[in-house]
Amino acid sequence: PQAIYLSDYRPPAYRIDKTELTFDLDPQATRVRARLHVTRHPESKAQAALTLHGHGLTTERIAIDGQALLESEYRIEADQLIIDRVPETFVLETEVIIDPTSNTALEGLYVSGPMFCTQCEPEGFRRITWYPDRPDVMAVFTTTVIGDRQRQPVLLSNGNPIERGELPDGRHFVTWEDPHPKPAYLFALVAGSLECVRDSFTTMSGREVALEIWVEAQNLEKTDWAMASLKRAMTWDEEAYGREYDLDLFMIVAVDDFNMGAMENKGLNIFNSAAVLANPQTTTDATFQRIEGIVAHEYFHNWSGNRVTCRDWFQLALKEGFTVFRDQSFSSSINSAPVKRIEDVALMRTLQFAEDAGPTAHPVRPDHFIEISNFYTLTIYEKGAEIVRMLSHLLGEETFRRGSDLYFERFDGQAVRVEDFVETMAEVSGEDLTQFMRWYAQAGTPQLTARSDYDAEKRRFTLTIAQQTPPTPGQEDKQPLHVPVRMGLMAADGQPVELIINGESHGTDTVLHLREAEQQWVFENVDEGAVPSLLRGFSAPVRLEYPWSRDELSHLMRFDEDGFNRWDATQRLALIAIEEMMAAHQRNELMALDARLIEAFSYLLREPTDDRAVLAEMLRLPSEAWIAEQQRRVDIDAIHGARRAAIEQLADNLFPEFESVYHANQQSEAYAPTPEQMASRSLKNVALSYLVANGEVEALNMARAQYEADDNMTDVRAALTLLAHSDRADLGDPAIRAFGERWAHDSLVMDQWFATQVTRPQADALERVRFLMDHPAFSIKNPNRVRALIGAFTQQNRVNFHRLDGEGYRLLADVVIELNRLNPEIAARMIVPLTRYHRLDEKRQALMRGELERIRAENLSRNVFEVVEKALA
Ligand code: BAL
Ligand code: ZN
Repeated sequence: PQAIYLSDYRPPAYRIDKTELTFDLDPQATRVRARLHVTRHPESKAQAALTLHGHGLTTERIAIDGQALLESEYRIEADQLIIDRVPETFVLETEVIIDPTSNTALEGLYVSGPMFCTQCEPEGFRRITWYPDRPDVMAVFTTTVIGDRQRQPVLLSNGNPIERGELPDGRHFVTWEDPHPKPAYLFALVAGSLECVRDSFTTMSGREVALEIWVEAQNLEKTDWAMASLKRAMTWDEEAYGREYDLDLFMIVAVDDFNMGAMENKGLNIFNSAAVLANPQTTTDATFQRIEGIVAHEYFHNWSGNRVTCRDWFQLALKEGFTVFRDQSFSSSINSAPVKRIEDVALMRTLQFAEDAGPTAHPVRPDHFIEISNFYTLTIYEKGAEIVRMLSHLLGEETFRRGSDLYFERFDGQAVRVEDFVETMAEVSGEDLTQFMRWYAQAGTPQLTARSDYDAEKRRFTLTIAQQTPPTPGQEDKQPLHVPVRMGLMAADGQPVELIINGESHGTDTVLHLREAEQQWVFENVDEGAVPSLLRGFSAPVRLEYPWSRDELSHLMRFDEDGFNRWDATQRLALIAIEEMMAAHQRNELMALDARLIEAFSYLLREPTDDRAVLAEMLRLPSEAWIAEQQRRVDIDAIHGARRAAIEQLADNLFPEFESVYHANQQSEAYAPTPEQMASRSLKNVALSYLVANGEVEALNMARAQYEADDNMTDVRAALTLLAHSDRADLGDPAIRAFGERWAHDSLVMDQWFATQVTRPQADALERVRFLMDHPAFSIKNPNRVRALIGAFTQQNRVNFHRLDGEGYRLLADVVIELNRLNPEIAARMIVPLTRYHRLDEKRQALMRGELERIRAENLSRNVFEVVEKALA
């Protein structure tokens, strides 16, 4: 496979003004007729060939202006249809046959359970018909869908239905028209036996929009939350960005087999059922919040992605980074804002930093790829969102909003580049963002190293910050970035210090603009003992080192004005203690937890707090993944052992405190996914996890009682996990058995059942994975099942995945080899843990490389080939 380069981009030679499609649905042989109204771009040469993309199509007819082409008049080579001689303006007709049933890649048109559905981003449309499948070709689509009246009573596509009728042989049709020009990746079709929940929304200009959520009948009771989330998102986008919906109808469809979370097709969002269906009995708080965020994300794409789209796939972060930033802002306006930030940053600092430091590291705007599906990454999405967040902080909210208004207005209906977005922001603000653009071009996580110096005589506090971005594959030398460092100083008495630089006051919280490799700031009039609070709110996606003492971290944990940094100080304090215990583990010595961490937790548990959601996060020790991210050499067993011992010792020392937090946060009112209730449940269940870690039978009985009370899935799942992860098989096994029997009919709950079992820390976890792969509820063809069983094991059960006998690696390689044949996109995602071997011990490195070599010997898809080659480079 060949790489594609951004520098090779050429504008399309032909424009498509109108695309007319007719689908005659059949599970094995769907006939697709296309009529494309084509016009040569004025700048293109008269002899320019017409090139269309297609994959796996059986071509029955190609005609220009009604005249069928002879075989000598076109070529089909390497998934392209090339017609050398075409008029300046013409209608191209094609007729192809495709087989949705054998489409296990789940790209293009495929069958999921009782329905037909599509996924066209990024390059699935070429599996449907011959087309210039590139985002800079935007056309108005009219789509006629013909299906069996019994089996496919519902026939959906983008836009508005304009005609419907009966046909011979028990068939019927619906014609849809989408008036907004769009690239092919936003095309959608759904057909099947579906039920609908309806609602409506009145836009800010007073237009009535019909809202419909289409699901299989048994899921009708799980649609309320998505509908409520959608309406909240529509209101928020009007208020926060002035963006109004632009069609008379907005539809969401839930589909069981789906590679992504959801897809923003114009007017017809298609959702993975896991990202839309919810009710209190089957869904945890975390999933309620995730669904709210994804429904909003897809809706927000209507402007950031659909009305203004990407010129080419290198610009993917243009729509994804901006839209993630928008959905993050929406979620934090509804839920605890600091907790939302903590969750997003935790994801960045563990998984995105790991990606940035690994063999598949790439810039937020890559300059080449082999398979674009491999670039739907945390770097594009999450780091892309961090860049937009930095811009919004640099410009200030008001100016940023003026910038986004101008961006939407100026580029409406166009396919544009990252530069168009950033230059619009530069224009409205007058800021020079030239250096800032490097954030899009340089891969790797910048390392900030800060130090301070205090001059008692002059009462001056000097802060020095140096920056350096490490080399990444293909990028040896990095330039300094423009890094906004939000900060403050906390005085010894816990009060914020007024920040005076060059005689000018900056209040108690300011943003330092780090632009050089090293820079210094002098704060005047500062008393001895002030502690710097740096990178507040994670104001830039960087690693930060500063030599805080444990006392200083405790001070920040108690007093920092910034909720996020209070959490971060606690994490750093815990990390120091755990690292000490890891060293003891390596020396085979007793692991004793630092008393100062116990004291800090004791303070947190006793101190009244008004943000229980943040407190719950502060009480969670750093994840194994984050601890691993801080190590030069990763010792899997020491990390797991030390973290586990720290939890047990906190539990031993603070049992009564955890117990009273547990009881104080019990709920009497009926379950509701409100921020207040979620905070209580979160805090209560963290406390319960410590109580159970203490090993007292009393605590396990509390977990069992919570499980048996069966009040809501959040509490049930938390209790089930504690029981199933305990050494007490007499408690865990019956609970697992009962849960599996009760929920056998609900695949989304069974996914939770799979994940709970295979994340057990006990040594039998891998055998459970193999055993459960034969369970009737498991199917390797369904991405949700694969993620729940294989993904949970390989990504969340580090100690067992990295077993020293290499069985964890062998299992993943076996799965990847099978998925490579069935669903390359999912295969390339699942393989990732196997590529992260560089900082492990030599034995594990050799085992992991061995499995990668075994995969390399297969006949590989482009997706898996690209990842394996990078991993073994
Ligand atoms: N565009 C792919 C799915 C999403 O990011 O919304
Ligand atoms: Zn998106």
